[in-house]
Amino acid sequence: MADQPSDSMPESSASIDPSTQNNADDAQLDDTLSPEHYDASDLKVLEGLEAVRIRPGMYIGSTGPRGLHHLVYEIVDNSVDEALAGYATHIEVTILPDNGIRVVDDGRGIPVDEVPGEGISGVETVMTKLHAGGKFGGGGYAVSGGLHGVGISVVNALSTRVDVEVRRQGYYWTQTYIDQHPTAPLKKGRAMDPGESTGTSVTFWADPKIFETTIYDFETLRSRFQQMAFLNKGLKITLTDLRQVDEARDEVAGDGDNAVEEMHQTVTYQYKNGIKDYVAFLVKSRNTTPIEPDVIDIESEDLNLGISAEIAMQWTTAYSESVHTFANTISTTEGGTHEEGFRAALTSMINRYARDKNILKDKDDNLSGDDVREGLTAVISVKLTNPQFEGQTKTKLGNSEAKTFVQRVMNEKLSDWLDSHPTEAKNIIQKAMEASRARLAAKKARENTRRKSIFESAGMPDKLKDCQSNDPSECELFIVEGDSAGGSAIQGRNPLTQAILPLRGKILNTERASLDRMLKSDTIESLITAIGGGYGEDFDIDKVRYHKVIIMADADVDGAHIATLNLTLFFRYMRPMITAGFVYVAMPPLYRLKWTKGPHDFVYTDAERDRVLAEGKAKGRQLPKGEGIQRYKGLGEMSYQELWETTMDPDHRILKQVHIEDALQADETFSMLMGDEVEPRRLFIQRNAHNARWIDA
Ligand code: 0RA
Repeated sequence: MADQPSDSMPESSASIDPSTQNNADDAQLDDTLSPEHYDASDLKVLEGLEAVRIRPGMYIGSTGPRGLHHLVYEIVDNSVDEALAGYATHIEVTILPDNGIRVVDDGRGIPVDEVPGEGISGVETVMTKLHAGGKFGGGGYAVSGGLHGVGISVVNALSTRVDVEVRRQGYYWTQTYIDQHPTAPLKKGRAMDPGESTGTSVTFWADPKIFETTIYDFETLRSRFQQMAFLNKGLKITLTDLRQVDEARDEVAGDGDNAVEEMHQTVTYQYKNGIKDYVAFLVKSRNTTPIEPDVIDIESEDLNLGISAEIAMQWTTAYSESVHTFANTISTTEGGTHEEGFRAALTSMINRYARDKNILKDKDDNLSGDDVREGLTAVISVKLTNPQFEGQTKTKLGNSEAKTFVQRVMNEKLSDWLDSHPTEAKNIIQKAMEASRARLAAKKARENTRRKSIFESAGMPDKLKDCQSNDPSECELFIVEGDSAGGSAIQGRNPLTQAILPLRGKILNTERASLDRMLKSDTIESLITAIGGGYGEDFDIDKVRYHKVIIMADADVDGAHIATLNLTLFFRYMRPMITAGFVYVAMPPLYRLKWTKGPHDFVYTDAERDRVLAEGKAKGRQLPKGEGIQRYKGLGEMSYQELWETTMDPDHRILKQVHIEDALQADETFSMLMGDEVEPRRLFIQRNAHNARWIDA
């Protein structure tokens, strides 16, 4: 989920050395395989893969947890393309006990015959040539994800081993790659059983020399596959986790019952109504009440333009809008032309209808887009042959035809819906009119307070311990949970550039209120005042007083709650802070290893603890009996020196930059935590009790 940004890389260098974190050099070569590389492998081809190894970020975005998970999506996207082409129906993803990943589909299978002019099989072409995926053997209407569309060869480039098994032309075909090289030509094996389906199985092990971590996060994969199932109507995706539960994590579990089993389940997703089901799911998980009973569902395709659009939406009694857009199943978090088309059409259509029916009177102003979208949950999914991705994170759709197409589809189909649902239409419009009145009243109130603050001289919150510098680019604001940790942070900080804002903890537990109500709380008000850019539509990034806002919370469930709340707040009311890359989560250490001689080690994950312990013991170091490993239950347990050294000092700390998807996820989690349904909340707490580093993947 959150990788370190390159500009703050030095901050992560202190405690985790990615090159030694997961030493698997000796793990792969099994005796049955010839260590000699198969001669037919073309060295020129492998030079292409070498380029990927030199600059992995260019192909998969990063070498952090996001990049690692991207490898899985890269394979799955190929299987999804087989599904979209009408061949595959089921994709099964398995996390193997050693963090290998297996993806099995029942598509046509990767071609096994020699590719004319290449002298190698289709399988080998796909595995070793950049951009070869699906490009030969007939031009399909391949439109699924694949951030950069680089295919399986990139996965091979960044893995220590890949096993491919194809069921095709009546036989099983297998090939293994070790360090990118095939160990032998594609091998024809046993005959397929009668009635057995064709298909492909790819198993890979990500290279620990490339990735900061090679441990997958079940929740990250689960939620992405659920989303893919929503976005590809009818497609069945199964995810299974075969890993052992880390014993060390058990003790943190909340209510201890069947936590272990529940964490490592198999989940299967399949939605026959696609994004219509997605909207129903979002509305339910946000625990909001729909205004009209049915999810509005619009769908259209233009084969000449090579574009299709599906739109599903439902208004609820909630105050915030929740509009999710996708292009070729990639979440377009920065929006783009499809979203513009949707918004423009929706606003003008609702206004026109409201005037026609005289619900909106001559004297009334037009409803604004925000008014119309208040309480709206919508999913917009377009698929196009040649998507143009723009923006800071390449998640903004640029194709102008998407705007006009979505607009046209909305105009046709939404006006039909309004005409045939007059009662619902009236409710929707009345809700928008209320939103309009509330907005005007709030605006007036804001103008009053603004005028007041001019006289009262920019009053900073009492609790804020500000820094001395006035240069936002070097200023950091630590948002700290609880007064005791706040005290240590104030003592430990560098007062020149580091400001501390202690927040009363447990906001979520004690105050189960809507975010809109929370906005009125003192705590949140002090946060908004301290940051200085205002909030909502009036937010001004140029007025922000800190270019790093660092959420510092305990590495436990409560800490996860606090971080969730804060991220939600930024996501809904100060979103430009996230897109500008100004929001971070601090990573306090989980343990201290108190060696009898020499300096203590701070470690940040369970895996790191095991590694550092083993390395230390191998060097003959010893831990005192009994209390050699101190587990930090909270920031409050650290002295101010420790807090500085491990979590605040720019030379040693680990900061995770928050990306918009993290915030989106947090926003959904928040809605779920606020909801009345106990079961999802219990599951969340259970999962995250095991995985205190939940923000990390
Ligand atoms: C190249 C061409 C064809 C299919 C595939 C690749 C393919 C790749 C993957 C990766 C995972 N599952 C896959 N399934 C298929 C077209 C095959 C044809 O024309 O028969």
